[in-house]
This record gives sequence, C-alpha cells and structure tokens, in this order.
Amino acid sequence: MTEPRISGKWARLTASAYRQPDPRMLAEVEAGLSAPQKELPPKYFYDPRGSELFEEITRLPEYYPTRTERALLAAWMPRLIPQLGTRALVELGAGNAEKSRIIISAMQAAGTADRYLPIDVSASFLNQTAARLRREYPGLTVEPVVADIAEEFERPRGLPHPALFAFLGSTIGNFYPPAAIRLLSRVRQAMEGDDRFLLGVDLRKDVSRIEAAYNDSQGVTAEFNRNMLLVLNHELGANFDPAAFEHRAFYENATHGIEMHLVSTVEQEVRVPGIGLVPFAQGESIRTEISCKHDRGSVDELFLAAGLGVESWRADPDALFALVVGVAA
Ligand code: SAH
Ligand code: AVI
Repeated sequence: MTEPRISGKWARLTASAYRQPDPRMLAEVEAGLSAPQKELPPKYFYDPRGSELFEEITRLPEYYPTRTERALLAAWMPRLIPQLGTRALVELGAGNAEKSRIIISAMQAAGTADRYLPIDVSASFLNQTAARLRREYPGLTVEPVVADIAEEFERPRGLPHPALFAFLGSTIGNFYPPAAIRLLSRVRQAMEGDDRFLLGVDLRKDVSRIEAAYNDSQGVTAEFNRNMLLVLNHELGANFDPAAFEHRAFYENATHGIEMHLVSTVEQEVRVPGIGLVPFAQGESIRTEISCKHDRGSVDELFLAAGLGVESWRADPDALFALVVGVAA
C-alpha cells in the first residue's frame, strides 16, 4: 500500500495510522485519561517540536529560570569544576545542553573534559545536541542516552572518576515528590567516591512572577502545552483537536507549584485507538504538568530521603533560582 503524501501539520496528525503505538505510552495514557482528574505525564511534551518550543520558552522575557540558572553556572562553574576535578558529566534531561556547555567549558579549561553523557527522552533532539557538542569539543567523548529518567538510572559503565551528575532547569519540579525522591535515590546509588550531584531548582517566590512565567504574552507556553495533544495524535493515532482545548496555568499554594492544564472548551469525545472514546465535559481539564518550586528546607527533605546531603547552595541575589551541590550522605 502506498502512503498518501501529506505534509506539514496534517502529516503529524495522521502519520500515526501507519505505526504501532508504544504499549507503555498507551498504558500511561489510558490510566491518565480514565482518572477522575485526567492527567498525562509531561515527558509527552517533548517530540522534536515540543523540544523546540521549550527552547523558545527559555528565551521569553517572562521565563526567568533559564537565564538566572545560566548566570549562576557562569559565575560558579569555572571555580567549582577545577576544585572537584570533574572528568565526566552525566546530565539528566539535557535538552539542548545550552547551559551544560558552561560546565563542559570549565572541564575543558581544567584539562579534565573526558566524557559527556546527556540523557533525554527526546531522541532526535538529543542526537542533534550530541552532534553539535562533538563539533564544538573535539576532545570530548559524547555518549547520548535515550531513556526515561523516571524509569531507570544506573551508573554508566566505565565512567571516569570523579563524575558530576547534573539535573538542571528545575526539571526535578516536574516530578511529584515520591517520584522525585525515587529519581534522586537512583542518582545517589549511581554515585561513587568523589562524585557530586548538581541540581538546579526554581525557588518559591511572589506568585504573580511565577504565574507570568507560565502564561507568557506570546502564547508560546500555550502552544507547548497543546503540543502534547499533537504528540498523542502522532504516536497513538488519536484525534484530539488542539483548538478545542485552552491552556491554563496557575499556582497551587498547597503543593508550592504551578499546575498546567488543557481545558476542553466544549463537550466532546476524543477517539484514542486502543483505548476507545474519551469523554470530556465542557470545562473539564487534563493536567499536563506540575512544576514544584522549592526552598532550602524542601531540598534538604528531598535529599535526606534520597540519601544525599547538601554540600553547597548558591542562589541569585533576587532569590529566584538556586544551584545545589549534593554529596552522598
Ligand atoms: N536541561 C535543559 C532542558 C530542560 S527541559 C534546560 O535546563 O534547559 C526538560 C528536558 O527533560 C527536555 O529535554 C525533556 O525531553 C527531558 N525530559 C522530560 N521528562 C523526561 C523523562 N521522564 N526522562 C528523560 N528526559 C525527560
Ligand atoms: C522543563 N521544566 C522544568 C519546565 C518548567 O518550568 O517546569 C517546563 C515548562 N513548562 C512550561 N514552561 C516550561
């Protein structure tokens, strides 16, 4: 059978008719869409388009975390990395590795830039990132790993000592606390000797500042949010109409975090092959992401539960964002 030639957005909506859905994705989506509060895992934002949209978000005037973390890294890494003697960087949820370059350049300046292992679910984006880094740092061995960091994490074989395990961008905030603790515990298990853990966390602050970062005036975050429906259409052959869902993001005081939702603007049924018809009342939402904000106490608690201790903590002068160095407790 010849496949019809369809291009642009429609190709993304219909191409799924020709591929087998991933059984794990199907099971997660089925469980999430049959819960009383519908919910989908935020990892499904990140197809190639979702990864590009996140890159755009990082450049928005309202989205302060990326530029604040970058400034913290630029001020601290050139001193910290030679002190630690870091030979390998293992990065969870690396994305475009834009800020990772600050760490790698500090390793290079110290003459210890041996290996970089970026881990991410967004396969093609990760491979592009790796190819770019190989060109930029010819002496560095770059070994991208496509994996779900919530599911598995082991010390990569033959990793030189000391290694730095980094989890930047406050992506830890996208995991519910029990899942965040499981993830940090696995990192702790993978650490040996003088290894360190570097975590970036978005801090608790004025709610209006946080809400503005997730409700940008250009609508990029809204498009990023709706992109998850296109991922479901593409991967599972679902027939979500993204235009029938509204972006909503608000701060939840009880959990100290943003919740992002897609709200159905009409009563509708969506067909998801392998699951069936999913009903939506008008105004009913799918929670697509939480983004928990932290303070010193909440990071101490997470670390303690994961067998880690805070060795050092640096926040910017406005206390927007913090970098935390962890050691095995
Ligand atoms: N670290 C980068 C990117 C943050 S965006 C920065 O600070 O700018 C979050 C990244 O984590 C994306 O690249 C996304 O693809 C990846 N990601 C999200 N959930 C993941 C999961 N469960 N497993 C692996 N990677 C994940
Ligand atoms: C990747 N993660 C830390 C981002 C965040 O801020 O929680 C994802 C994001 N969602 C909306 N804007 C950005």
